[in-house]
Amino acid sequence: MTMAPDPPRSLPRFPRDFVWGVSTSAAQIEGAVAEDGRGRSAWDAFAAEPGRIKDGSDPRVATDHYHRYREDVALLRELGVGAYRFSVAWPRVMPDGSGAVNAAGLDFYDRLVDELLAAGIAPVPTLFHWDTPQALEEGGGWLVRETADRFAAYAEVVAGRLGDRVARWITLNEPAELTLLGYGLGQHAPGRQLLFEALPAAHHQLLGHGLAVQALRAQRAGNIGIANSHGPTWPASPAEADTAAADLYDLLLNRLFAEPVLLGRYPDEVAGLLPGPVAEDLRIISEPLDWYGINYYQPTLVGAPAAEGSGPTAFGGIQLPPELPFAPREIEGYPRTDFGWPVVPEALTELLVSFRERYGDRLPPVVITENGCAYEGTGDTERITFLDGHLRALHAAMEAGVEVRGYFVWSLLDNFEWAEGYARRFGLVHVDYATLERTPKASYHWLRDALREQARG
Ligand code: IFM
Repeated sequence: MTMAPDPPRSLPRFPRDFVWGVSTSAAQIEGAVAEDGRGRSAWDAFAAEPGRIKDGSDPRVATDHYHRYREDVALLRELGVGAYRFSVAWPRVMPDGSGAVNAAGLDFYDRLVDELLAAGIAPVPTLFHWDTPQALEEGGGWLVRETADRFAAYAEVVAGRLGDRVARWITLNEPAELTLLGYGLGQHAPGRQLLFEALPAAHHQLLGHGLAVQALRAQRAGNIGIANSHGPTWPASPAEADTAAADLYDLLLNRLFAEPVLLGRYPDEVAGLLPGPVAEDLRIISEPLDWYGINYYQPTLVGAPAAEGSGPTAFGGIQLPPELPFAPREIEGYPRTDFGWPVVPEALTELLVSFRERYGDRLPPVVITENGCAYEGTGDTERITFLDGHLRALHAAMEAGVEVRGYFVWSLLDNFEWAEGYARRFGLVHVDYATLERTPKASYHWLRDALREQARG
């Protein structure tokens, strides 16, 4: 058991207008997958395949947020956050991914937005958090260019309905993970194992992002960002084979998704591998953003792959095929979450400072759109230690000159953690999956007190 850190009073002071929030996503909390005209998502289809989800579960009920959103907004209000990041389920709004709009689906988000505003909480919708409509997935999903156009058309519909009340938007969540885990390694929906042939999925998501930015702005919706996952990559040793492998991993996780958006170009190493009129697309992808969202969880230690014939390696619960030209290694000397992820708050400072150094003035103000950890139990002192450490690390980056405007904890509730099922608990609020009862954890009370203290100024 970890010792609880100092009380929140001792946290450094953040700016008065700093945005404090928590994050969730539709597929992970809503449930009600077949209600009110919602279409099927790629995750519904994937979870229905035997053996895909480790605990044999699926997202059909999840936390039943679709029916309990009022209770969840009350929890947010009591927590004292100023903003709530949720995602809109594309198949709830457009059951087939294009064409007919499902009015009942849009109505749900309309009610949620009104409930949030009545509680004094700013709604921050993410337009896409991995739940591709299955009808589009069957046509190739993000491997095909048309999906980007369809995403933009859907973005326009959502902005048309919610834009009068939503003051901050996110296009995509973590296109890196969907590319790598969903299309590259097959550990997430849609379960494709294309390795480097998955790169078109990255390009089409980024194109969809740029087109959605344009569609939102055409609807007069502003204050737009993306939520990209990033983390420092550390070479396993100074040997050239290890530094080259770490550079490649850094390219795939960080540069491949940051550079097109921030600099309007792909890293040279992949430039020739992407489909379509890439130069033209990059002008769309690099539409200037109002802010840049970073999801941070952990650094990664990377070395050269093990000797030939050594078989697949397991990393963070994921089986990696031996033909990958890099091999993540366990980081020693740090505490670990229940997921096995190392807890390294100072790597958040390192990441933010390195982004500022890499991208200079091309980096707009940053918002941490996700940060959190998986631990069991409601007396979760480890989560308090995690949050305390990461908030100090964030503050250190701000003191070093990085402009950071907000911080969102992942997650409000325990929820459906993708291929892990319900076994990993990231919530500030415990969910009993038998009764769906919500119980705020020690970390929820800690954060509430910390936010009150910040508000006292
Ligand atoms: O649960 C996920 C979320 O959907 C995306 N970012 C990482 C979280 C924890 O794995």
